[in-house]
Amino acid sequence: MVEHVQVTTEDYRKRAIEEAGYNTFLLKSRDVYIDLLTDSGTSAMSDRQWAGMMLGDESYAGSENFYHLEDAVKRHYGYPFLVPTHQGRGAEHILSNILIKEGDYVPGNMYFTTTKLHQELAGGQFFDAIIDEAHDPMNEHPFKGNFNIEKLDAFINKVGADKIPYVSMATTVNMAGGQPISLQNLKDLRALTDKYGIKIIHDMTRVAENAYFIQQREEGQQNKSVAAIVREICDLTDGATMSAKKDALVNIGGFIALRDEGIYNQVRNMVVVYEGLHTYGGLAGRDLEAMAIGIAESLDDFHIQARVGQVIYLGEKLIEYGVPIVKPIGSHGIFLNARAFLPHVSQDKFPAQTLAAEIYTNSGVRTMERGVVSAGRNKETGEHNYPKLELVRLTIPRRVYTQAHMDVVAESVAHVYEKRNEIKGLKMVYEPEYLRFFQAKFEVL
Ligand code: P70
Repeated sequence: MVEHVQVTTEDYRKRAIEEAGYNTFLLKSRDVYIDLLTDSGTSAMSDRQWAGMMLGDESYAGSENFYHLEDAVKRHYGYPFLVPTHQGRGAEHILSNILIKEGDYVPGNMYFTTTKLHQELAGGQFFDAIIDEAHDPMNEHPFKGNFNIEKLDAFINKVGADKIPYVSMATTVNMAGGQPISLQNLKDLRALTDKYGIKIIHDMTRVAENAYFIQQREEGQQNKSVAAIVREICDLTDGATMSAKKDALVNIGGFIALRDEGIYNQVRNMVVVYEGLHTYGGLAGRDLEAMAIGIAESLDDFHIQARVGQVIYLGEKLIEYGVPIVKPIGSHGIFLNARAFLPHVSQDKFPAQTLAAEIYTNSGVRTMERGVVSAGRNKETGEHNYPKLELVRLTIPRRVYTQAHMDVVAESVAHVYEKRNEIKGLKMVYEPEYLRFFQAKFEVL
């Protein structure tokens, strides 16, 4: 399938981004030339997935496609109990409400926006237990998604294991730049949590990409397939939430997967309140079928090598141009280091937001802010949270773009880099209460 893409002028884009309040989420997709906003739901489905869509069994209950999906999750990920949800945050909402009590803490390997919000709405507080290297864009640690096991141990001792319903473990860590956790670190985390009887809940949104990095970088893992490593990761955890819009190559879908039948029964009960019956969870039968097929395709070594390889291709081009990016290169996109790119724009002037708007104006390439706007405000003080990482994400959809598109993107970013000294910051003029980055509006200073 191909799609007509509009070519726009720089003047046109200047108006478009101004009308969008300098927020790339508020642009119309028709005004975008190359869309690197997200890899979520933007991947191209395969011939087999489209064929599967034609086999949608749209019965209200017990659809054939549900059983295919359940089988795929059991076979490839090893979780025996499955409840579909409309997407990742639907899964996070339900599982957080069931597992977290008021006053609990949820440690994790860095926060993710929706995950943390659902933990907080359920009465919990997030605790960042990732290694310090993850907060340094220049540090080339191969597994920046790792937990600091000593720090986590000390935290458990401080607040008490009974206040920690689970540790939230993400593969890969999105906000750190698509960085993986190593198998060894996950085994150490399992040993620690077992000591205290704490569960590990796996945000498995990009687990195949994480497994690929383990295969490439971790000692002794070279001869295993990505599928085998994915299974090993899942086997070390108690349950999972999944946004199937990423790794699993579908435009919409997600799920909760569990080992504990008691929790499963609670999830099954709650899903009917918010998503739909437990055999469809807000999705059509055809969506469940595409997801079942996409899961299997996502684990193919050649697929994942080509996918991550394309991201690395773009990253290396940008490094050649001297553009400051997060290293090592992550799995789902390139993260520009906006602090180093625009050192003259202080963080309260939203450097990453500014840079995303500039790149759009330059070439029609749409990217996403991952800095102070995404980090929101401190619940107690009402001040902005100022994260160490002030990044712009160039996210690569799977199976959509060619290396020639990557060349255009690199040239555009390099061009903006050349004229970086002329770029000024932004001020926020509209701020919504939840997940403000999606809808906030800005003006040029
Ligand atoms: C992105 C998307 C979604 C996501 C994720 C991880 C590690 C859960 C989810 C939620 C979409 C997005 C979401 C919030 C802010 C910006 C963009 N990530 N865990 O582009 O899944 O979107 O299906 O509800 O990356 O990174 P879902």
